[in-house]
Amino acid sequence: MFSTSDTIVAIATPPGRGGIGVIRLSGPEAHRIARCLIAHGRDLEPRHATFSVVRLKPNATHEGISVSAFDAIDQVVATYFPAPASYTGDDVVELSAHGSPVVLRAIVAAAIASGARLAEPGEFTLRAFLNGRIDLMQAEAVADLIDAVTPLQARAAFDQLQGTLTRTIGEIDAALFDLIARLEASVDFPEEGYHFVDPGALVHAIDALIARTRRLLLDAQRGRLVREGLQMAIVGKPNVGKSSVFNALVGTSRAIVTDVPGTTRDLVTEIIDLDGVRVTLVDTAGIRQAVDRIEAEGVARARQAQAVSDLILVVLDGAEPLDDSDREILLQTTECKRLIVSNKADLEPAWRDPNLLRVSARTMTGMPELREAVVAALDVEPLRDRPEITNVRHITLVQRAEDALIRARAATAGDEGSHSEEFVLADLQEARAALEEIVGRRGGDEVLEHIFAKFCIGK
Ligand SMILES: Nc1nc2c(ncn2[C@@H]2O[C@H](COP(=O)(O)OP(=O)(O)OP(=O)(O)O)[C@@H](O)[C@H]2O)c(=O)[nH]1
Ligand SMILES: [Mg+2]
Repeated sequence: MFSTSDTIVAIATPPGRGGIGVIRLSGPEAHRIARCLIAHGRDLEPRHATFSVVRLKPNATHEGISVSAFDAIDQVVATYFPAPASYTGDDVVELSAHGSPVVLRAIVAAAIASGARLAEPGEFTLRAFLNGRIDLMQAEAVADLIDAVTPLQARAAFDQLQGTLTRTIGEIDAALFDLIARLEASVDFPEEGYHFVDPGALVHAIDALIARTRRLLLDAQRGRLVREGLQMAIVGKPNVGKSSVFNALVGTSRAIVTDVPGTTRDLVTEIIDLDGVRVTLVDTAGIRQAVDRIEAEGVARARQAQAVSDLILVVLDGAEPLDDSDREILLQTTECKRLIVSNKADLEPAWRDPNLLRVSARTMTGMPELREAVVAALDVEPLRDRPEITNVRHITLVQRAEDALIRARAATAGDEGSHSEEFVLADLQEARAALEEIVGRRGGDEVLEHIFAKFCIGK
């Protein structure tokens, strides 16, 4: 996975049809292979858009053969980015063809026939990292930016791509480095009777560092919320209109709706943007004594989804009297953070409860109020500012650094004389190791494999 000496190729645009489809080549042979693929008779000029035609005789050389002898398949615009000023830091050629999966696959196959290798998921970004174009945090930000569902998520990821978190971590790291260097000098030359760091200043410096990691960690909870979002499960007995409410919130007929109780049997999920927050909505099977094994499994999954959700939306049928199934579900969810709605408000009510929100998934009455109530219940008000740190991997490592700093602080109070300096030093070095792992200067290949496996091909 970590070879960078060969040339890789992949379709960089999403699967499916579109106006344009981009193929990216990266590696020492990128320019040669691109020239094999296109009819352009000269070297590509760096960073210039070159209009040409793709030919499907990749192994033939163009000398002596007229362009028309090739089997032209599409028009392309080729752009050559010589190393090191490219996305990956290698030579890169991007071919923008028409977004036809057939054409794009044929071009990739031709590139492979000319000596390229199909890229692994995330391999372009991995190369950018290995070539020092970006650090690990920025590589992760690329994936987050692409996966963002809400504008706030996208902005937080973009900040990280621009290096805001890299700078913050870098400043803490630099202060730590300085402190460690001075402490090492005092430990190494004790006979000089000279303290490179006086104990008061040492405590002060460590406190300042703890204050900085603290500030980051305070931001982390909001950050995780922005990156990972929240989950809301819609539960209720069969036929009350859970799938209809789900579809109304999503804005499309995603889940099947019928008048047959027990329609929904599996979990149906969809991600929506609620006031900037990524919310995963889960439609579930109606909870009742199941009539068959499939439904029983559906009910079990509904209960699991209920257990792991941040908020439960209990749907009742306002046009039918409440029965034991409804009461059972209300009882089961009393301990949960929940919202209760009475659906089918367009029909004659069979009961009334002024405390409950009345909605109709059919006429959309009360749906804007329901959205507002969900936002309020999820308590997402403070999410408008973009958080600096969002990724659990980074948060865990900052926490590890802070724990080490707190131990270092405690060690300064030790009365072992010069030994205490060695303890402090060990803890400070551990804090530094954690910070270096965040940016990817330290940490094994497993970390990289784990991170890049989550990317898609062509990224
Ligand atoms: N009049 C009226 N009918 C509704 C409303 N919402 C849903 N229905 C109807 O109620 C029936 C059941 O709707 P679903 O959304 O499938 O109900 P469900 O709770 O998902 O049902 P299960 O998946 O079987 O548990 C369908 O015939 C819907 O058209 C509403 O607001 N008003
Ligand atoms: Mg349903």
